Amino acid sequence: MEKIILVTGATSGFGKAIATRFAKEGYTVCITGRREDRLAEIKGELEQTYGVKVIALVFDIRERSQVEASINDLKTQVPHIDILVNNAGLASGLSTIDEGDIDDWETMIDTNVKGLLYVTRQIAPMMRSRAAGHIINIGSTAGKTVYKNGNVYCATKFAVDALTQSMRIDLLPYGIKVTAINPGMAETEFSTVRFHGDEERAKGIYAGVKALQAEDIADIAWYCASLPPHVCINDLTVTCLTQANSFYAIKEAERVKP
Ligand code: NDP
Ligand code: 8X3
Repeated sequence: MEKIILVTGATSGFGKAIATRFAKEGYTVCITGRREDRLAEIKGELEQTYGVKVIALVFDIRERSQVEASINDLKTQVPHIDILVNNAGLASGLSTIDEGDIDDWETMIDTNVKGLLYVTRQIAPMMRSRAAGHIINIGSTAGKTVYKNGNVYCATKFAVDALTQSMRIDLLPYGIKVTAINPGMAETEFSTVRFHGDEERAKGIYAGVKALQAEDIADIAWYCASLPPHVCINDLTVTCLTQANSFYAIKEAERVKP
């Protein structure tokens, strides 16, 4: 039977890598994002390289009506969804609570929490009706331990953690797996977005470290999804070798070499 995955936020970073990994495994891949040109490019690449079907959905995940319309359209194109990866998200700004930009806060809450809920509310009933499926939520080490200036971003990822646990309970009777993958620092467009397009400042975050790469997270997502039917990874936290948690990390040069 055709295997189908829906990956939100697939125009870059983890989402693009996960879509690519599952295309390589023969999945029909549904990809989403706001950047239509990138979605078209990725669709072309994956279809040509792996010979799979790719469906691109352009919507802003913060807009409930857009999410509902796009997923209603998707339902006319695919018979079911095996895997939903709730990946679309961002950090916007890095300020103390007394100086934070309220627009940044709203963007993070609307994207990381409300957007994830809008998509899940559409897809979970599809999975329930087949009593099968797997939801993979991309959380963060920031959803496990807070760090200075992380305030609202951390709060959204703590919310993802709570929602992951809740979904697993609510969907338990239907045999639907729910997994959280919580990465630490990873080299994607994340920091450029966090610093509102300041690429130099973003580069500084990854200077002197071998951060996680998007493909690392894609491999982990594939591992979680390819386990036997009775096995569900509930919660997985992964960092690069030089990071212990949200706020404790060293540079590669500080590591004692064997
Ligand atoms: P990227 O910036 O590379 O990718 C983010 C993706 O989210 C893009 O495809 C973007 O698409 C999509 N997205 C953002 N806002 C919206 C929106 N309003 N509507 C639709 N899509 C949106 O970052 P990452 O790959 O690193 O981030 C992916 C997830 O991983 C996020 O949830 C992030 O919080 C989390 N994460 C990242 C870590 C890191 O250090 N990189 C570590 C831990 C977790 P588009 O702009 O085209 O809409
Ligand atoms: C992204 C990782 O440490 O920048 O979720 O918050 S961090």
